[in-house]
Amino acid sequence: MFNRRKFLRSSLFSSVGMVMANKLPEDNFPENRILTGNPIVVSTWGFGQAANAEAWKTLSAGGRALDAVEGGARIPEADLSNHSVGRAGYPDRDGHVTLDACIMDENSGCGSVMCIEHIAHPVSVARLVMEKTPHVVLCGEGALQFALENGFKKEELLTPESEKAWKEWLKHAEYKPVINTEEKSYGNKSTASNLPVGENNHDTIGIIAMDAKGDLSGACTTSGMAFKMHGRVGDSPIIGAGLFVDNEVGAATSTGLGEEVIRIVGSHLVVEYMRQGLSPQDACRKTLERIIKRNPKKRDDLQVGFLALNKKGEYGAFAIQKGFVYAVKNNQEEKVYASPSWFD
Ligand code: SD4
Repeated sequence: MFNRRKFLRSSLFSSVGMVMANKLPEDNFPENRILTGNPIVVSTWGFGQAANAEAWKTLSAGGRALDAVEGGARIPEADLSNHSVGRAGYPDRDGHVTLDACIMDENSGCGSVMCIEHIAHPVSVARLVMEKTPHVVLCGEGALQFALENGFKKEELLTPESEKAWKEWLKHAEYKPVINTEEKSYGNKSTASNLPVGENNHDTIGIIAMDAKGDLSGACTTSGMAFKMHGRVGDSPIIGAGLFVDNEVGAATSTGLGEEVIRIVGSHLVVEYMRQGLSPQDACRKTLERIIKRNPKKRDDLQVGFLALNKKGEYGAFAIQKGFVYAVKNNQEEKVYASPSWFD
């Protein structure tokens, strides 16, 4: 009998070609799952391109979105030229590199590490928290202990370059978040910061993907705000704030001033707006309204950007200030887009 399930599968096979079709499992497609058969990965900032390329190796081979986002997030974590994520991230005001990361899968499984030191790939520790413990979050010393017990190496993450930047910062020790611009994201010029030219005070990799099966996952990892207070945790490792995935609806992630994102549980709100029928871009925009309303006088120096992907494979972003960019990779395109923004 030709039922809807068979129809979905046969139309999927004809539209995406045999390479992808051969990789699809033969069973267990719930009726309510929208099968685009078209994997996609999106991530924050220009450096998201390299993360997407790594994630694509998994997605294009028919692999799981969870593996794709973890693999993708590990690229900027290891990139020594990136001072906002992982190794070589800028330290806190006391000189400690403390990292925040989380991960979430298609079953609402989630794991997070906060303020972890000496571990180069916090996103992978977050995944182990999700898979090997009954908990969601481990922080500080406990997170480090868990990582070491699970075979991670204890390493010095402060590079000479980051140490130099920190010592420069200490001369004035001005504790002030600085908004990111596209130019700074690409390392070309710096206009509004006392950081070395070409650097950001804060930006983060948030990466969300849908695999060929139609399942969503996401990851978010950061060294947080440069020269932050010791112990400060931003939105990035907080499920619902820096990242949220609902496999029936979509996924969202954030970058920017984490305190403002936490106050409105931003990524969860983006997903809820998509559940109500808004497009990913409109959901991001409407979520930012909440932050803007709270900050009528802080328009020039507040930056938050959201990036979202829905179950149909549609994506979109919105930021408060101009300058947020995001990277997209699927079967049709590999691009970096400038996000629309509330203010110019
Ligand atoms: C934070 N949102 O710690 C994170 C990282 C960041 O731009 O600053 N991103 O607040």
